[in-house]
This record gives sequence, C-alpha cells and structure tokens, in this order.
Amino acid sequence: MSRPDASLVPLLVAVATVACGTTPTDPLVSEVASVSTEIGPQSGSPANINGGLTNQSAEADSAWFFNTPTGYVSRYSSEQAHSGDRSIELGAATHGGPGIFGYTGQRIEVGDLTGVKLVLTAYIKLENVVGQGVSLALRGDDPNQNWGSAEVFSTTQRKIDISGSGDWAEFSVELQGIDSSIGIITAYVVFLPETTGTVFVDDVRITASEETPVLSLQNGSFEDGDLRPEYWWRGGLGTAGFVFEWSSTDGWAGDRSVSISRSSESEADFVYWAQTLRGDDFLGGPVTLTAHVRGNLSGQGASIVIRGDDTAQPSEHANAFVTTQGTVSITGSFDWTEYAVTLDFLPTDMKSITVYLLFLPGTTGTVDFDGVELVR
Ligand SMILES: [Ca+2]
Ligand SMILES: [Ca+2]
Repeated sequence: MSRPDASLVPLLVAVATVACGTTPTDPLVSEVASVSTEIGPQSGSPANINGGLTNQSAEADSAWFFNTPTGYVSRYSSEQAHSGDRSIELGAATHGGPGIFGYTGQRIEVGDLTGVKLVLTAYIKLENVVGQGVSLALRGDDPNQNWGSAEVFSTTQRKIDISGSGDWAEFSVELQGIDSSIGIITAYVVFLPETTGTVFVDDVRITASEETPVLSLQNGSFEDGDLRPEYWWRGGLGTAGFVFEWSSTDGWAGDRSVSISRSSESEADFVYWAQTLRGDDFLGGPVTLTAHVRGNLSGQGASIVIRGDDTAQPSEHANAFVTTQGTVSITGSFDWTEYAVTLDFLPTDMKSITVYLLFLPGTTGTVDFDGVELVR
C-alpha cells in the first residue's frame, strides 16, 4: 500500500458525497427526466419516511397529487378497489402524443437515508392499456438544490412491462444510492406517453431496508442505468465548476462511458465517480483495479483509487488505501489507455471496497473512463 500524496489522502478519506445535476442523453431518460422536471414540490404536509406514504389505500381525498392533461383521467375512483372502497384511476381514451402523460404521486420529507434501499410497491389493475403502459418511479431530491433534475431516480419504464389487461397485481421499483443530501423522496405512478386505456392503483407503500453493497464490481462498462450509470455514484470536494457526463456515443467498450471535465483550474477541489462493493472475495489478498482512461488534460490529471473500510459504506478514515497519484501520471492528451493500481493486501475485517475514478485538483480539461474491472 502506498500513500505517495499525503495531501490527497485526508481529503479523499473524508468522502463527501455531493450529488450534482445530470444531463440525460438517452431518449428514455429525457422522457423520464421531463416527467420529473414538471413535477414540482407539492403543497401539503409531507410525512416522514418512518410513517411512509399516507392515504395508501386512497380512501380519503388527501396526500396524493395528480397531473391530468386535457383528455386524461387522474383521480380517486370508487369504480375499483383492491382494499376498501376506492383506488386511484389513471387513463386516457386517446393519448396526447409524445411528452404528454398523466400521473399521481406523493412526496415525503426524509432524514438521512444513506445506506438505505427504498422499495415502492403498488397494486395495479389494468383495463385495455395499450402503448408504453404504466410505470412506477421513485426520485430523491436535495431540498437545497433547485427543483429540476432528480439527484437519484429509478423507474420501471422499459424494464417492467405494465400494460394490457389484468386483475390486481403487485408491482415494485427499488431506489438505491441515496446519500445524505437527499431530503425529499417522491413516489410516482405514471400513465406513460402514447398510451391509452385505464389503470387503477391501490395500496401503495414504501418500505425501507438496509442497502447491501453488491458482491462484485457492477456495470464497469457503464452501459446500464436510467438517469445515471447504475451502481455508480458521484462525489468530491467542492463540486462547483465540474461537469459529470454519461456519454451514450463514445465508449471504449460498448456505447457508453463516463467523463468529468472542468474548464478552470481549482487548486483544492476534486471530484470522482465511485462504486462501493462488498470485499468478501478479496479479503486477505491483493486487489487490482483496472480502468480504461482517455484524456485531454492539463495539470495533475486523473487518478484511480481503491479504498477499504471496516464499515458497509466508506466512512471517515480509510482502513486500506492505494492510488496511482504520485506514481503513475495520467495527464495530457491521450487515447484510451489501460491503467491499473494494486492494493497488495486487503485486511480480513474489511466490509466494503470503494473504487474511485478521480479528477485531481489543479487540473483542467476532460477525462473519460470506461471498462473498469476489479480482480484479485
Ligand atoms: Ca383502496
Ligand atoms: Ca462502455
């Protein structure tokens, strides 16, 4: 294990997980993002997550908000019920074209949900739903940021087909990667664009459980995800001025990669893409991180890092740490190049490994990352 740059280590070990805005590039994502953008904070008194959603069975006229474009139906209904006498009805006899959709939703104020996985579950009854169908979605927002793009977002759209006709059935969507900046969680049931028919929704609930890091590095090629590459999160110290992107046109492998750029230099600030996983497969042995990197950089440039923690998420000081910074220079203009860094020994009491793809202090330009692997 080497710690060549003492100035970085204390900064990195105090891992700040500051979420930043994102620029959706996928057609699906734009649709979903616009869904999100048009849904502003709602009036009313949000419940705490411990109480979960209120009026879950839609028996009262409270808590749920509705978006009802012309020609659409979004309302409480006594026509169908999974429990009690009522449910929520969404539908359209003729759809309004791309970008027009109905929805219902509910907003909850939450405390720190770092390390918590949320699951939104609803009973849905479908009547002649033709087209894209219906989706369940969860989004998390930082109350200190302008309401715009979600900080974290998860949807069933294009993953689970909820269309056709069918009696009451349970559907759910999971949201992970929630960090301490998230203070508002919103649950949605969306009657998607270019869809006709009628859907009834009842007994909607959110449950929380402890997030368990994945066993091995996931989505190392950045091909999967909705609003962000799945399993990856972003953070850093002083994130202003940095641009995170998830490119859909230009990967080292596949179509996608991630990048970080900054046009003006900061002496102290740095940011990263990161992923946390369980260390089980690596305990007591060496761990090697490889990444394909492409740069158009000036200054210190980029680095890749492995850290180990005796906690399920990176917390305070790292228990094990290695970086390319100070030993391998990753700067200048260069096409896709493979870089590697090895942690010689991972202590056996480690509960998580976090890999970081960093944009170092004192750097300008753009760096791309793709094809990330972690092997023993
Ligand atoms: Ca009901
Ligand atoms: Ca890729």
